[in-house]
Amino acid sequence: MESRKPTEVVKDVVDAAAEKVSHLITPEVPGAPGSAPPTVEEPTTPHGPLPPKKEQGAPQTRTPTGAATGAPAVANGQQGEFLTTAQGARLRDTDHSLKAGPRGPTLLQDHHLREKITHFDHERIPERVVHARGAGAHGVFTGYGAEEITRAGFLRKGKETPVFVRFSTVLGSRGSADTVRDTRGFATKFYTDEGTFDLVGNNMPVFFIQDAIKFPDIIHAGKPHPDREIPQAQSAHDTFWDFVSLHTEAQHHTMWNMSDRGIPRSYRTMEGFGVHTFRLVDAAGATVLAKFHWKPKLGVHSLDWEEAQLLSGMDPDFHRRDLYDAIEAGAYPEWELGLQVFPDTPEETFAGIDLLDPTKIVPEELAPVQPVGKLVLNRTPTNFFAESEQVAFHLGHLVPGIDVTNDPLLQGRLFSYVDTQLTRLGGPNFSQLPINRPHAPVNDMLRDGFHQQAVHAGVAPYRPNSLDGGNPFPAGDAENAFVDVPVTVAEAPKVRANPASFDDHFSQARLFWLSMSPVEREHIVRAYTFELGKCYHQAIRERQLQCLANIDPVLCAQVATGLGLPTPEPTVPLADVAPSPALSQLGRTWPADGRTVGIVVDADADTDGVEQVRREVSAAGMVPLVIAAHGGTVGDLTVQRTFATGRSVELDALLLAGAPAPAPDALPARDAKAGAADASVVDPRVLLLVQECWRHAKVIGAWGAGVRVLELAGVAGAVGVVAGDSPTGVLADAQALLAAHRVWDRFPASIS
Ligand code: HDE
Repeated sequence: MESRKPTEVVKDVVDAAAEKVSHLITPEVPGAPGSAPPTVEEPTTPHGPLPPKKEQGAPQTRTPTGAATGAPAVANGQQGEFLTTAQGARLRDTDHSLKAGPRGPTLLQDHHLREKITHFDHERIPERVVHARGAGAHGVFTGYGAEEITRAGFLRKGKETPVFVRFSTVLGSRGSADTVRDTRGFATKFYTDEGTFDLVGNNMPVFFIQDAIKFPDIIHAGKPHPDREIPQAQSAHDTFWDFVSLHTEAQHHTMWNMSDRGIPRSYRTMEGFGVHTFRLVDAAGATVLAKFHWKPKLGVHSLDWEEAQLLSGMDPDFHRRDLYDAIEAGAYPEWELGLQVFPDTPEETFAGIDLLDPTKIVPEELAPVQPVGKLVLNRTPTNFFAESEQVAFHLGHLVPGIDVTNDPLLQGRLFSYVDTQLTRLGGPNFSQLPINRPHAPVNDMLRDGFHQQAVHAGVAPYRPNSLDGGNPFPAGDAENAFVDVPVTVAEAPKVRANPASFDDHFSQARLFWLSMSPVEREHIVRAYTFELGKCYHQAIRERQLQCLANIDPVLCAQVATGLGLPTPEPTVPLADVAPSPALSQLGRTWPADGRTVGIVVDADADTDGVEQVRREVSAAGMVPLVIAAHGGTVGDLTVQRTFATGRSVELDALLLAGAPAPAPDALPARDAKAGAADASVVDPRVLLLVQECWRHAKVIGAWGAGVRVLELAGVAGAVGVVAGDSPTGVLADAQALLAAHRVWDRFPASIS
């Protein structure tokens, strides 16, 4: 009999299962779990595991030492039709433990019970000490060509490299909400054929501290208080402000946190930054200093603070869901990788800015960001634990052409990221987990250890050797060996000290403030006032106000007013800095891919018009959500959200195709939202939708009877509210407004 590879058998099983259910796979909106709709009855005819959802990716199947196996990714998943033990023995029952008679006791010999419970008892691993809450996705990076700057092969023109990106918050635990005010992690693993390169960055270009030795201090201050373990996942508390107001080098990063950058609308609308300065080396050995930037195709865009707060309750998984839904809907998130490049001079400064100080940026107006490649995220994980949780990033995962600098923050990170995996992933072999396996041949001399998965051959894991024929051999330039750039280390006394240039803690916080548009400044004032208002101790508020006085008198006075405190005078001269318009999120237009458009319908709505709008919204790469009084269908339209399950915060724009009368469940007793407004004419939850969209400066449109809702809500004819007879005409106007992200001039700013 012809023998078949196990992978072929798996494929047959998967294909057969896929065929069986393919006619059923018609998800209306992204997010439906499972690759096939379930039947009402429990399925009983044995068949193999269902295929993954079409948008799901998984780590390429590689051996622990980096060789391609050719096996499909599902070969790493569960196999066969039948329930088995971990050793593959088929089982007939998993619902009853083995007992001495139906009334017990349970027998110690029940190996299946013990295996099942023991494994369950050990399902958890320690969460990351920082960045515990995160979500990852697979994608591809395509280089534009950067040979004149670096020899790194993945940046060569047209070169495609698989990547895995994990986004995260910093402070919260694994189960905390996505939309809290915090810095976001933006960590990218490039599986290059020259070894794995990890770019472990944030969505803010500066950091709280200049030296790694302070990292436990800032994190202890930001994490929940050690006595009551509150508050979770936020900086609005005394220990955080206690630390940053005393340790004033944190003030620049804090300003970014208090700006809209601290509450991104989506991972897809975040910039990313490598933060540190790196040293790049080309094929001839010439070096430059450089900073990495990720620029989102959709522009930088943030939540409104009230939206962020509502979302923490309504949908704590908002960013994760948004990322995965966008990929499922085909609105693939995209960024360009860019470099700011500086001459590699002995001073390591540019335009007077110390490039080793991670609390400083170099304004883009002084050093433009040069695009060197494009990142597209096009696959969601198949298994969150195996991918997002087990992925292990490390700043020291470098490739030839990219080297580190002496930035004292970076230097400490080079130690931390391997160290932390030893506890988190249970030993030194974390690089052999499927998501961490390199796509380049691995021939290290590391051996054994917990969870070793390689089967190393030979007898001589040492060098020099003759017993293994001398293998492995050192590579040279011709074989593309990693380049440790031979930078001269200055002769200097051993000290615990910073360079004098690190002493300026306020000038760039001021630069950021001065670069903001009036509405962004309002938001910054609001954030400081909120956060300091949540502190219990006046001394801490006063101390932080003093820091604000050293940044800008208007900012300080506005926050002081909100806190009911006097405005202090600056204790340092205010820096004379030129604003950097590139720091503002406003003033440009961007594609609306992946944006969510809610369409309210009622039984009288013109369903043909709504269907046309729905199709056009989808065709424009956005996600339409039909919202109605009840689930199921309205006319021919399938309903995705009801007035009870929908809320404005998941929408970017709201269109009204009807004026639904109060539905039977519009009772405050059944839906608290219904208590919010006069329910006499229109369902009060529809009025709440309109009012919230109004408050959050969102685009609102209406046609037909929908126009009456605008009138009842008191927003008809107002800025950013479009009405007309033609559904597609209204959509076109709404789309034009969406390009600016929000209706920014709805609420004129009080600060100029
Ligand atoms: Fe991290 N950081 N970090 N960090 N960091 C970790 O590594 C650390 C810093 C960043 O999605 C940990 O695997 C030290 C700056 C991201 O898995 C840990 C210092 C930047 C992620 C660690 C810093 C970052 C981490 C926790 C001060 C932006 C999440 C778990 C020198 C440039 C990666 C882990 C992921 C994770 C240490 C500062 C970004 C403990 C000691 C600056 C995006 O090793």
